[in-house]
This record gives sequence, structure tokens and C-alpha cells, in this order.
Amino acid sequence: MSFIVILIELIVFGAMCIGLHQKNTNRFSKSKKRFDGKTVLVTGGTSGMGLEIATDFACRGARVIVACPFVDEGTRGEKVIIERSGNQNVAFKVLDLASLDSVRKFAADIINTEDRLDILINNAGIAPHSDFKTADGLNFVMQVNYFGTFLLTILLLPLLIKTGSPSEPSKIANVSSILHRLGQIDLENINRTNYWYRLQLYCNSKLWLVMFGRELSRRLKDSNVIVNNVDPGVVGTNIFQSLNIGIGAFLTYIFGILFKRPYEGAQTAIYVSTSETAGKFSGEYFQNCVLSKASDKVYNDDLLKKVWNESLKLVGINNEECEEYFKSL
Ligand SMILES: NC(=O)c1ccc[n+]([C@@H]2O[C@H](COP(=O)([O-])OP(=O)(O)OC[C@H]3O[C@@H](n4cnc5c(N)ncnc54)[C@H](OP(=O)(O)O)[C@@H]3O)[C@@H](O)[C@H]2O)c1
Ligand SMILES: *[C@@H]1O[C@H](CO)[C@@H](O)[C@H](O)[C@H]1NC(C)=O
Ligand SMILES: *[C@@H]1O[C@H](CO)[C@@H](O)[C@H](O)[C@H]1NC(C)=O
Ligand SMILES: CC(=O)N[C@H]1CO[C@H](CO)[C@@H](O)[C@@H]1O
Repeated sequence: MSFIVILIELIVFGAMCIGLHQKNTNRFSKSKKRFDGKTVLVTGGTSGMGLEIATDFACRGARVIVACPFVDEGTRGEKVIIERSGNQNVAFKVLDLASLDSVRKFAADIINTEDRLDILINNAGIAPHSDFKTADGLNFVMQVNYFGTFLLTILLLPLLIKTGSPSEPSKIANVSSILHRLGQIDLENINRTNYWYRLQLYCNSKLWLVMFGRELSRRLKDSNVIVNNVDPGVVGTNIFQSLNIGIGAFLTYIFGILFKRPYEGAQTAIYVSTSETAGKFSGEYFQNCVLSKASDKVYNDDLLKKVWNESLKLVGINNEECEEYFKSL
């Protein structure tokens, strides 16, 4: 027992040191680039880092669309962004990444009502607080953090491809996590419930996200769409509250003091979307505003294809439908 307590104390202490170090070495996006006349979509842009990313783009003059499953939180987020940026061109739309149907409806709405999409920031994500099957038969955490984002990105490709030009490519950035390094591929068991440790589910979802970034960028190499993954570092947001382990609120408080503020965590996503230097890369992994390297698993082309095929199957996209989204290339 006392061994476990000491172990936990060591882990918490270690995490605090890492957090403090990251906070003190956080780099900021320096770009002053304006986005007037451009459209930016931030999933989960209604709280935490997403809210900061969305506000930053609103300040740069973009039309900003934020999306989350809850109308009250979404409306509040939209109001905060408008107040802070003075930009009225901000819209909240309902999106539940845990439902394939909601993702399809949302994407159809965007395709039918927006005439362009310059930047897609796949920021929404949850901590692994519960483990159950959604109405679509998929593992809940995997679906929110990965399958839903996967489907959304594919459905929005035609608009992203249409918007990008050689001088101004459109961009996709996924907010992943250092924890992707602990992720597993295990195609057979990936969407099982009551099989993985909770934290492992989170790691798996973030690994698959990074793998997709890489495979998608390969498939888009002849297009004007750039895809990159970002790791924000350890950030004090409400994500820890959803951990549901009793001390979630306590962690949120401590992490809020010691770790990066959401505004600081938002910088790498802003960096890859605005920097010309970062724009020269696609399919890569950025950490603290610097080009970095993801887990070795991500650089295995055969695995990437398997993960891609399995993901298409699980979200219910067949080969013909998939080709449709790439046909404008
Ligand atoms: N905080 C960290 O230390 C850290 C480290 C590495 C990576 N990340 C990643 O950074 C991203 C942002 O996290 P955060 O820390 O800013 O957490 P957060 O404050 O909890 O924000 C997460 C956002 O995702 C939205 N979301 C949750 N479930 C959704 C669903 N089913 N459909 C659509 N949107 C949904 C949330 O909307 P609601 O609030 O309405 O649910 C919220 O706006 C996540 O992908 C996270 O994994 C965080
Ligand atoms: C982002 O994630 C989606 C879904 O997982 C994937 O299709 C896309 O390729 C990823 N992009 C990056 C940059 O990782
Ligand atoms: C993925 O699916 C495509 C099309 O069905 C197939 O040609 C290819 O061999 C598959 N690749 C892998 C690695 O499973
Ligand atoms: C093990 C498991 O839960 N597999 C499920 C994965 O998702 C598909 C639905 O797309 C289900 O049919 C499987 O049962």
C-alpha cells in the first residue's frame, strides 16, 4: 500500500516537474498573418485550447466556425470569441463526434453552406473517463478522439482541396498528444470495449490520429492541402475534470497553476497553421512550435495503409465513396 502511495507521489511530482519545465520553455507562434476572407473550422473550439485557437483566428480576421455537442456551451463559446476578438463572423454549429450520423450531417451542412475552408483544426478530444459502445457500435473514446475526426476530415476533403492554391495551401492540423507514443495498433481489438486500460484507449486514439495524418498527407501529396500533427504539451484545461477519478477537479486546479495555460498550449496548432516554415512540411509532427518526430510506428507505410483501411471500414465508407472525396485531385 505505502509503496503505491510513494509511487503515485513520485508520478505526480514527475508530472509537475515536466509541466513546470514545459511552461517555462513554451514557444509562441510569431506569425502576424491575417486571415481576412478565409474560413477556419476548429472542432471543440468552445473551451480549453480550442477556444484559444479559435479566438486567435478570429483576431486575425477569419470567419471562424466552432463545433461541439452541447448547445449551451457552444453558444457561450461563440459569444466569448466575438467579445474577445471584436469579430462578428463567428458561428457555432452542433457536432457530436461520437455519432457518425452527426458527423455526416455537420459535414453536409458545411459543404452546402460554406464556399471555402482554409484551415481545419481537429482539436476536439476527451479523456478516457468511460468505456462503452456508442450507437454506432464503436468504442466511445476511440470514436470521439479518432473515428469521428477521421470521418469528418474525409468528408470535408473536397472543400479543402477546392480552397487550397499553390501559393496558399489549405491546412489540416490534428491536436494529438505525446501519449500517442504509448498507443497500440492491434487492428483486431481496436474498437473493443472493456478490453483496454482506460488510459491506453486515449493513447491508442492519439496514435491512430497521428498515423492518419501521415497517410492522408501521402494521399494528398499532389494537392494544395497540407496536413500536420501537433502536440500541445501538458496543458491545464478541463480535460482532466472528465477523468472522473474523484481528484479530477483537484488535478484541474493544480495543473491550472503548474502547467501551460490553454493559450500557451494553443500555440503549436496556431504555428503550423500560420507559419511559412511549417507550411513547407506535410505529414509531420510538431512539438512546442518545432518540427519533431512522432513514434516510430508512424513511419511504417504498410501499417499506415492497414490502419487507413480498417478506419474506412469502421466508419462505413466503401472504396467507391472514398474515391469520390479524392476525385478532384
Ligand atoms: N490538456 C492537455 O494536457 C493535452 C495534452 C495533449 C493533448 N491534448 C489534446 O488537446 C485537445 C484539446 O483538449 P483540451 O485540453 O483543450 O480539453 P477540453 O477543454 O476538454 O476541450 C475539448 C473540446 O472537445 C470537445 N468535445 C468533447 N467531446 C466532443 C464530441 N463528442 N464531439 C465534438 N466535440 C467534443 C469539447 O466540447 P464540450 O466541452 O462541449 O464537451 C471541448 O470543446 C484534445 O484533443 C486533447 O486530447 C490535451
Ligand atoms: C487528422 O485526423 C484525421 C482523422 O483521424 C485524419 O483523417 C487526418 O489525416 C489527420 N491529419 C493529421 C494532420 O493528422
Ligand atoms: C487496403 O484496401 C485496398 C482497397 O480495398 C487494397 O487494395 C489494399 O491492398 C489494402 N491494403 C492493405 C495494407 O490492407
Ligand atoms: C469488437 C468490436 O466491438 N467490434 C465492433 C467494431 O465496430 C463494428 C461497427 O462498425 C462492429 O460491427 C464490431 O462489432
